[in-house]
Amino acid sequence: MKTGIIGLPQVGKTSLFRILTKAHLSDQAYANPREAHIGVAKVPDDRLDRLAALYNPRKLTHASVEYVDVGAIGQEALKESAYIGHLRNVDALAHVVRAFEDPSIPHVGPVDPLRDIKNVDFDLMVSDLGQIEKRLERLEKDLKKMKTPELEKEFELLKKANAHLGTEKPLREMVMTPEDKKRLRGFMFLSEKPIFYVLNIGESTELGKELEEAVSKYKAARDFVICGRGECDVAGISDGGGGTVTK
Ligand SMILES: Nc1nc2c(ncn2[C@@H]2O[C@H](COP(=O)(O)OP(=O)(O)OP(=O)(O)O)[C@@H](O)[C@H]2O)c(=O)[nH]1
Ligand SMILES: [Mg+2]
Repeated sequence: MKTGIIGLPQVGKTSLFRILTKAHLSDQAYANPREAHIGVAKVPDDRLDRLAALYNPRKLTHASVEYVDVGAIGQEALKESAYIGHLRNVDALAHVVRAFEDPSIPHVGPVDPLRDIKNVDFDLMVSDLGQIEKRLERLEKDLKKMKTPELEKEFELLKKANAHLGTEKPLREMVMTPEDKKRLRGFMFLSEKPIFYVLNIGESTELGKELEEAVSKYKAARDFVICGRGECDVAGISDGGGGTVTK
């Protein structure tokens, strides 16, 4: 399982990556937003730890998740083949969204997590649209030379995906048969990947209050976790359950 950490410039992606993977990056790596970082995090599991305490095994293997800190996202970055290659290869996306106020860290306009979520989602969809258009052109030519049922099905499906994206909805929200899903698999579309949002609310002396506020404000925005600086005091909310998990 590989998760790509994405987000606008300077929102805390590399900070989150370091917390999750406990990676010791050199200052140079930290400073270079164009370089992807790859690391592995163990999934904490209380039951496993309790069993280990009981049986004291020689070897203990936790499940792990691989994280890729791909660098800041944007239309330009999405045109770079190395960047897009990293992104296409992940199974899920963690979108870090800036929710902390700090005048010394630049941000595009005022801090507005919902706007940023929308904009980055949009960038992912534009990238998919470009890929679809290219493939449709190619298919059109091929179909003129020779019609096969498989090519025709792919053509129809991509037309449908094209129209779906045209309504500004990500491909993960398109209703598809398992066969169609399979047909699209090779494209590794970005807006088809499962995504969750990491709200970076920064350090706070009133973390409890900030968490509560952020939860009530953004609950409607789908799945998200909340992250502070220094440690990942994370609240996990899924399926609108609203439970708080501290990792
Ligand atoms: N005040 C405050 N600053 C933060 C927080 N998280 C990160 N920063 C600072 O914001 C700056 C950017 O953090 P990074 O983790 O490098 O952000 P990034 O998204 O990886 O940035 P790029 O890779 O350049 O796009 C650094 O100076 C961090 O110290 C936070 O929660 N609060
Ligand atoms: Mg970074």
